[in-house]
Amino acid sequence: MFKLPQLPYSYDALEPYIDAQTMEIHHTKHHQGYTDKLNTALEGEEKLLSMPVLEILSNIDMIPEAKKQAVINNGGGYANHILFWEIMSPDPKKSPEGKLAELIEEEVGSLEQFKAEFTDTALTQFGSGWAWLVVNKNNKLEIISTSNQDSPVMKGLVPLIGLDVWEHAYYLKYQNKRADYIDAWWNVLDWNAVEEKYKNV
Ligand code: MN3
Repeated sequence: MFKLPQLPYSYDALEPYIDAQTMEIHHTKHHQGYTDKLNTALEGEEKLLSMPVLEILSNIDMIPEAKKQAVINNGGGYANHILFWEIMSPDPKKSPEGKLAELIEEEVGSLEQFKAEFTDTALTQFGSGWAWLVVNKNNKLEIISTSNQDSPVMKGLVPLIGLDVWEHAYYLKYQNKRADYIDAWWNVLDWNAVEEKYKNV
């Protein structure tokens, strides 16, 4: 069975950028909901229920057709939110160092350019979805968006950063102003956590 992980910080820890009420509902209702529905979708599939979720998403074609979309939606939702909580911090490292910093400079130009491109991708994702920084199969960085809860892992991409741009992630505090939410979110993105993900690629 899949379990909702604890947040590594309290619900009010990311104030004023992300408010406590949004964090609590996001974690205890939305993320819990994906967790429960993933378990329901895989009921009776003991082998799948004991596999890491990223392994399931990487091999999504092994899921029986009747259950596949439910696993894409809820397995994606389960995994995406785990990454989202991990890469935010009340005491974030403000910019990348080392190999990841070099790669961003080499491939994107500068950290400022990266932020501008990522922000644009997050802003222009139509409807519910995510913006991502991923490493592709050729070990290059890519900034992409996905719809709904589709995980980049399904396409063989390794996510380093994921930004939730579903309205449930920001509507209470920012209403329809997704741009303000994204601007605020950069203040809680922890480059230390992102570097750790890059080390494991
Ligand atoms: Mn969400």
